[in-house]
Amino acid sequence: MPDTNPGAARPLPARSPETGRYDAVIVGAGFAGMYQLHRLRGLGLSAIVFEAADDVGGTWYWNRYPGARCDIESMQYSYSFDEGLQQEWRWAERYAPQPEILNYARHVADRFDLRRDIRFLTRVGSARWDEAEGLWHVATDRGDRVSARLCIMATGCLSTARRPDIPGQDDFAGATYHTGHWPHAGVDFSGLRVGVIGTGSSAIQAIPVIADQARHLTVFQRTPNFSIPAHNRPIDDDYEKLWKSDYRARREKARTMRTGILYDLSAVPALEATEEERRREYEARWANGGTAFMGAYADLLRDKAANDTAAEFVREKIRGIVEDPAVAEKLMPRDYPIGTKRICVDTDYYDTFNRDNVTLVDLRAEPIESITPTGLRTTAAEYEFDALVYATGFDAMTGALTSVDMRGRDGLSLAAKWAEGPRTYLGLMTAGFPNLFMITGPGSPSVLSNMIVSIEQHVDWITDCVAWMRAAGQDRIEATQEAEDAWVAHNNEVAHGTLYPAAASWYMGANIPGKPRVFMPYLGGVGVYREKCAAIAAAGYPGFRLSHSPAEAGVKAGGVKAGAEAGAA
Ligand code: FAD
Ligand code: N01
Repeated sequence: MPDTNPGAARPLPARSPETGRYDAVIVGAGFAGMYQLHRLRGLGLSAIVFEAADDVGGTWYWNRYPGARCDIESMQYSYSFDEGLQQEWRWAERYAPQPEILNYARHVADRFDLRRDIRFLTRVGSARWDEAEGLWHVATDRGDRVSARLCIMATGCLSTARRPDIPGQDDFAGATYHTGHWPHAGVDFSGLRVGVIGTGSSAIQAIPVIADQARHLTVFQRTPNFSIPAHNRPIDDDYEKLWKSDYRARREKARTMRTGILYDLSAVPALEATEEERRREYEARWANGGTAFMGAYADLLRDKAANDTAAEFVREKIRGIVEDPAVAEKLMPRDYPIGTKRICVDTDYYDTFNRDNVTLVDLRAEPIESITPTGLRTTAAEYEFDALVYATGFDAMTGALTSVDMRGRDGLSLAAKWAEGPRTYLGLMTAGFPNLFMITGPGSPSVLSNMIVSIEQHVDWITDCVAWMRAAGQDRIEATQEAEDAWVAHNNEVAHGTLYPAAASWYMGANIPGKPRVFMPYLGGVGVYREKCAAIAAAGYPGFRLSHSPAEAGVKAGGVKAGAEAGAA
């Protein structure tokens, strides 16, 4: 992507290539990679982390666009693994803005002394399993060639920013940006005419802030989105105290919830309530704000008639907020059930279309023909602007994994294996790739949850598994084909019992031309999934094949610390 990779714009600090042998290579230093490093150290294992950016934080390092913030309350969108950490960190706002979350990630890196094992500005290009040695050989773009028993992909579900192929896109004479690759120094749009392509979560957060700054903003919308107001506000001391007085118990409860978020999920079907009761309920949730709106009734994501009641409520809100009825009509989603694309959470999104300096272009009515040197041409008109923002999303869930040349047993390529869609057992491992773990991989609840809850659960499971293997004198683990097939079938069955597949969403791979349409995250719920994973661990890992490398059996059974192994490499 020829735009603004903030990290790559800086000079690379000199360092010698790594050539050692470790117990684990971890790819990525977002919340997943950081916590995994911390846990493996706790086992006395040696691990090295490679990270493409020049700092920790992952999502919160890259997505610096104006208005970027979390949509899960800050008191919940944070690590729970360390009581001291969660007690001492103070969130300023109900939904933390990106700089605050990035500061938090940096604080965690410093507090747990993580940076010394992270090699920044380093992209992993390939990872190859050697069956005879029982090792992964990992190569980076900085010349590193390391080997390790375990390769742990903490590469993120939403880390491969995607710019669609639009004719003429390299002809544009002004500056171009992608929300997922925003420049460190920020961008001043004052006095400029700006075009934004896309109206997903990123755009919905950025548009009101850009509109405030720019001389004129043109929003190019292909599919409207449902958005609920955030009602963001400072966190007051009493609220913080309430949480911190029993943080552990609240976190424990959140882990059992469908989404890993502690909020009021109704058990009542929508159509069992009267119209008046439903209105009251939706109004209360709209007034409270955030994704909890979708918890109003138990069957909103299962029953189309139930879903229609919530969708129509939001459409009415749009009608009430947006003054021009024609613009309001364009902003109303009609061709997919509410919640089946990730629901958005905004501050003043719909109001922004009442501004004189904002134009909405409906790309369904007038598709893009090409980007031009001065702007963009649709089938109906020519639009001019000085800067263009792609808010066009990600090659989600699989992009970061398949863009590494991953080779399992007998040279099997991960990209080839997943050509018809990702296949995993529990979203943690894939058959044919021994000792390769994925954190929040496809087939796990991941993007349908509070992701830090899901990350912690995966990291804890992987760490416990590695500890168990060590104690049992095993050093190889692999998902069996049968277990993987059964999990994929279960995943599909659960997904197709809901309304989710009715939307052309990135959950389905539908945002990438040619990507197989498979529902990628697991819809069984965080609590249920957690129980399944725990039961499998407790039963000695059925569905996984465990073995030991003959040459290493004596060493590993003796439980030699990996630091020694690394030193001997
Ligand atoms: P990431 O944070 O994506 O980190 C992965 C890291 O791996 C990146 O730093 C990347 O540079 C690195 N990497 C990838 N490939 C390679 C490679 N080959 N070599 C070296 N390094 C590599 N989730 C929520 O639950 N709540 C929210 O409110 C929320 N808000 C979000 C807002 C935005 C704008 C986006 C894009 C996502 C949001 N998410 C949210 C999802 C978010 O991605 C997760 O919550 C979480 O931050 C993911 O952490 P991670 O460590 O798994 O992945
Ligand atoms: O990406 P998206 P995102 N021509 O894929 C449009 C998380 N997140 O970066 O729907 C024209 O949702 C595309 O249109 P369509 C969250 O999980 C969270 O916004 O494909 N338009 C769509 O409108 C989220 O779901 C927060 O028709 C094109 C937009 O670009 C995920 O990240 C904030 C196009 C892409 O929307 C991704 O969000 C931000 C084309 N060729 C992100 N190609 C929080 O609030 C694509 N589009 C926590």
